[in-house]
Order: sequence, then C-alpha cells, then structure tokens
Amino acid sequence: MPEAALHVGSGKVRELYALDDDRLLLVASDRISTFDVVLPTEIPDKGRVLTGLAAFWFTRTRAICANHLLALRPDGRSTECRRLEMLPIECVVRGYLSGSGWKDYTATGSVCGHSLPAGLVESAELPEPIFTPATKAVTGHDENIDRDTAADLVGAALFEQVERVSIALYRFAADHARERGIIIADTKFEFGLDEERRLVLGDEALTPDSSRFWPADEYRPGGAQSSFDKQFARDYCESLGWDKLEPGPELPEAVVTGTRARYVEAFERLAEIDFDVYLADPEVVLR
Ligand code: Q0N
Repeated sequence: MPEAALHVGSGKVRELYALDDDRLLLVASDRISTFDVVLPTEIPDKGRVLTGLAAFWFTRTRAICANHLLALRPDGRSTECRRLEMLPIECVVRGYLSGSGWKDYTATGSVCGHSLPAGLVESAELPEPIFTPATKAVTGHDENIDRDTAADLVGAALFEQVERVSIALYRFAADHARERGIIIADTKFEFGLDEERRLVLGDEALTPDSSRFWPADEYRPGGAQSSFDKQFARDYCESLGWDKLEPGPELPEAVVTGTRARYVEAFERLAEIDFDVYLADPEVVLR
C-alpha cells in the first residue's frame, strides 16, 4: 500500500491511487474472479504477471498509440501512470464470436451495428476484427452500444480514431500471440486524453483479465472455448455446484498452483522472458 497516496478508485482486482496532480499508481492484486465473483483465495503473483504483460505490450505498441505508463515499480505489480481524462466508453475489439458478441449475434445477426455473415458458430473467427464499444452500466455490467451512440458520447472524429487504433492494437497483439499458441479472442481497451487532448491508451491492456485468451491447440469452433488462464478455477467451481453468487468458494492448493502456472505460462510465451527474470528486475519488459 503506497504511503501518502489517496485512493481514487478500485476495480474488482486492482486499485488506483493518486501520487500527485499528474500521476496515478495502478496496483494489481493477486485476486481472481470467476463468473464475475472475486474468490476468497488469491493466485500468488497473478498481479505481477498482468502488470508485466501490460507493460510488455505498452512498450511494443508505442508506435501504434501513446500510453499512460510512466514507470514500473520494483514490486512488479505497481505502475506509475499519467493521469488522463478517460473516455466514457470501453473500447472492445472482437476477432472471434464469444460472450455478449455471440449472444447478440444469435439474437439479431449483428453485434454493435456490425452485420455479420449468416451461419457463424459460437467461437467462430470473424472475417475481420470488429470494434464493439460498451458503456459501464450502473449494474457494473458492461452494456454493448451501437456505433452512433458511441460516436455521440466521444464525438465523431475521436470515435473514428479510437476504432482505428483499437483494431490496430488488437491485430498487432493477436498476431503476436497466435504465433505463440495463444488466441486473443477479444480485448477491451480504455483510452483517455492527455493535457494536449491527444489520445492515450490507459488502464491495463492485452492481459488475460482484459481479454479472452484461448489455448490455440484446443481451439474447436462450435461451442465455448476453455480459458487459457481461468479454466482450472472455473472447472473446480462448476464441480461444486456453486450458485455463482457471493461469496465464492475457496480454491484448493492444486487449483491455485495450476492456475498460477497458466498465468506464468501466458507471460513467458508472450513476452519470451522467464518470469523469474521479471521478478528479479521488472524493467526487463520495458526494453
Ligand atoms: C482511470 N479507470 C477505470 C484501474 C482501472 N491513467 C488514468 N488517468 C485517469 N483515470 C484513470 C486512468 C487509468 N487507467 C481508469 N478509472 C480511472 C478503471 N480502473 C479501475 C481500478 O483499477
């Protein structure tokens, strides 16, 4: 916990503190959620894996879009960030048909105003990645919105820019990951504007918490896919017959160990850096 820093916000598994007028500290915990519920058992180093992976992507995507990362702290789970004026939309890109995208497609044949070919199956790869913005609904659940609604929220010019940049970021990361055996089915970006009103990528990007990661060698379109990172925890929770309401169940040691290994494996495959090397010197991901 940072000293002399005001807590300015929290997500389910991350905390945000003000360092000064211009800078925030984003701290990723080891908490894990399944079926939208945070479990009482932590996954050791999960926050470090996600922080390291986001910093890796921020470093490699700088030519596509500026980002808020200023510094990575020696604990490997905290990043100093530029304070931005955040846009009021969640910038989701989908390369595959899953989750609410699949649900909307089965109901209407389109997703956020993108009319898609008929006959697509669950988890099908889309002909092209699509930009499917959402808003944070009062319920805490994201709500898909159409292109006109999103353009009304941020302005037409900025909408065009976030759509183009989001798709470019997704293509870059999805291609990189696919070559290393991981399908990034979809991902969510959060952007803001700096003091010069330039577009800046914020939050945590291209991690398994902000994306759906699937093991490529198990990919079978026509149904739900297994999660690269959370499948052990999901399977265990399902085996209990838990009602998916608070509180979630404690995870046994074997599930914790297996889940930690999957997060570390995702980091090592994508960053091509030993996780122990990251722990010894987190700044390795910035080079
Ligand atoms: C901010 N959120 C959304 C972190 C993410 N660079 C920034 N400047 C100003 N505000 C924000 C950022 C960032 N990132 C982003 N809230 C404020 C969600 N939070 C939830 C808590 O963890």
